Amino acid sequence: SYQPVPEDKFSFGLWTVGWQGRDPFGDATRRPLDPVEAVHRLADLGAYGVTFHDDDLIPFGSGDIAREAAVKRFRQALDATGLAVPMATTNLFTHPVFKDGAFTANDRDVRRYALRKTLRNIDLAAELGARTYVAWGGREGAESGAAKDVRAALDRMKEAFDLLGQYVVEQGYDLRFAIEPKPNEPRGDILLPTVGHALAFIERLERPELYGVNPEVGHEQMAGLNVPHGIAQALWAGKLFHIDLNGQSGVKYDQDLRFGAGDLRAAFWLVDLLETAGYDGPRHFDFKPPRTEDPDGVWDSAAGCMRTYLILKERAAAFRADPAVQEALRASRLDELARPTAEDGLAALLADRTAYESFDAEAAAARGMAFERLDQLAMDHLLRAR
Ligand code: 3MF
Ligand code: MG
Ligand code: MG
Ligand code: MG
Repeated sequence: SYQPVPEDKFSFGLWTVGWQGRDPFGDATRRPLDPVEAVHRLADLGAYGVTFHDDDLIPFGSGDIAREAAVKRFRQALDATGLAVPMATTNLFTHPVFKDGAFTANDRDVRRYALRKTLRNIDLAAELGARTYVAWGGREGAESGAAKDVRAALDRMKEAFDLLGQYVVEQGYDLRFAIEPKPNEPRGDILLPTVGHALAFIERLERPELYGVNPEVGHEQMAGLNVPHGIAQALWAGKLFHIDLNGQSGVKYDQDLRFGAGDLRAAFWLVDLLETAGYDGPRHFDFKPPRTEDPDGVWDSAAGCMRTYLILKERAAAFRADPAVQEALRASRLDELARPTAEDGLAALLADRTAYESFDAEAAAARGMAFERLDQLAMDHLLRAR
């Protein structure tokens, strides 16, 4: 029946269903959405969690009294619905003060302000029980060459993340960071543009175990990359701390379509991967209901994200369970890929004349891989033709 339940671990950002449809060419097409209403509507749809930027919940510049009131109302809605807050994040991109970035802004006072704004929201995240703190480098980047010394900026980025890590450890918070890569938009180029860049950066931090990635489907596709491959490498590294699911049609602006819209085949392989690789974190949707939609359309769009995920989960499971697929996987020698290349050791490899001296390269080259048959079986399952 594809009816989502909290056990499915679907979560949504307040900024997704709350997006008013403002884009670079047009004004808002929808009224603001009260976070309390968002919590109730998401719970009604079967979601498990809600996430937020500090400014989604507490408008920028609010005083302490307004801040406390906003948090109190939100907390009451969470208690009433049972919705969790698995993740929170900081808005370091909307206010003009962040026009040249936050942790890597050339202006030192802006960098110090960005850190304080983040630390303040980390306290709230911990208070609400979040286990993941996402950091998207919204405006950490440049439009021109001399404007940013990238090596110095990476030093400042490392400094910022090391300080945030120190804070979490000193406070005893059970919170890990997930860095969200994106290649461009709103800056011409953004630092840590892909999952691979972020993974390499993390290894240079003082406490690498505290940091992982929050890849977004569309962000990797904006760089022309294969999303399931990037996610698989993050899983392989033990670094898939969180994920932003949405849809994107090729290399263009950040579309943030409903999950499954755009590249459906990538979505199928992604769900197959998440459901078979032991990922147990939230299935978080970071999408934008198109500005053509009225409030009913917004909730249809949110429900569609979850419904498509559940359909793809069923289709991927049917694919894996099909004996014809299992046979096709063997014909394509996936079992052989899972076997070590030289479990007999280097000396045995060097002594093995069949590995080189008498190896028949022509015969090996003539063997077909049978991938087309395998992929058509996947297509048949995806399209429910089997
Ligand atoms: C921008 C994004 C962001 C991040 C968010 C952290 C506004 O393209 O994807 O959404 O996801 O800032 O979760
Ligand atoms: Mg996006
Ligand atoms: Mg995005
Ligand atoms: Mg995102």
